[in-house]
Amino acid sequence: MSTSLQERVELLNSRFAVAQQLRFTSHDSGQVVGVVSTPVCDGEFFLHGAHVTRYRPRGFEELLFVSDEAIFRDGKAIRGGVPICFPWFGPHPTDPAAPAHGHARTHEWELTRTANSPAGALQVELHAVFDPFDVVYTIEFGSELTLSLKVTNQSPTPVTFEAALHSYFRLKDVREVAVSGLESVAFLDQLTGATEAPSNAPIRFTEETDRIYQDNLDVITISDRLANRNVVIEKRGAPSTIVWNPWIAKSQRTGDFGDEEWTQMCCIESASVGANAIELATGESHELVAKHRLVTQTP
Ligand code: TA6
Repeated sequence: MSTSLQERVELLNSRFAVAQQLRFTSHDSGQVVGVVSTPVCDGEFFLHGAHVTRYRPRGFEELLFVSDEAIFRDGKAIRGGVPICFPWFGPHPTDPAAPAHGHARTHEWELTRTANSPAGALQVELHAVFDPFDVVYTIEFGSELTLSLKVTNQSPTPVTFEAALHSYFRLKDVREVAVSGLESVAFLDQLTGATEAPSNAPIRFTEETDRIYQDNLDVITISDRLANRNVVIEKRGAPSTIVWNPWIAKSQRTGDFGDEEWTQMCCIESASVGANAIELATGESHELVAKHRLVTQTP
């Protein structure tokens, strides 16, 4: 470990470590990682991208998927976990040179607070400024994984942004999974550009799937039958939901994603995008919250 990295890790531990719950160390890539181990869960996050990469509640296997081929370096988003898409989603609306999904997921965020919540969960607060936005991201490692993105407009004029918590969930086999909670919601198929009628049935993955559902705040459940567990997602301030699996061809075209990894994951993203982009008046704030928990299917 380089001296400067060692000094950075030591300073973070002196200021923000939480006894028997959180310590900082260096990842092989030279990035700083927070390692969480509490009575109710284990977890991990990087200051790079304020990126949660692991969350495992006691009694369960890992919730999140991270590619074995993920690249950990400045300027590159980690493939998996929960990337933060902000202040736009997908390609930049006007600048083709701008990074897909915005700057937040490749930014080095500042750690500002670590503490236990009144309920005993470990709270980690990170801060960044993406002018004109001031952003506070709070990660709560408890019996649930709760993520909050609070965006404030610091400019003298109204501004609009998009945001998505692009959560990658680990699955036994995506082909044996059903996603409920969006049955009655029309969606934009990002692969065809067509708006499709509600499916009136749980989502099942049989091909590359890339859909934006709007105006939904219902609880979303991923039934992972082979893992005998459900992933339950509750949202606040996130009226959009993106559902994605790259399937075979896109996996083969994605350099930091294994050719066969598409079977082990899907993304259900809590978001405010497109028609549900958020406009903030001067000084106004918006909070996007996503809560994730695991439930055993057969008690
Ligand atoms: O959320 C779905 C999506 O927009 C897909 O179109 C796909 O591009 C995915 O995000 C991953 O994007 P990334 O820039 O991380 O490769």
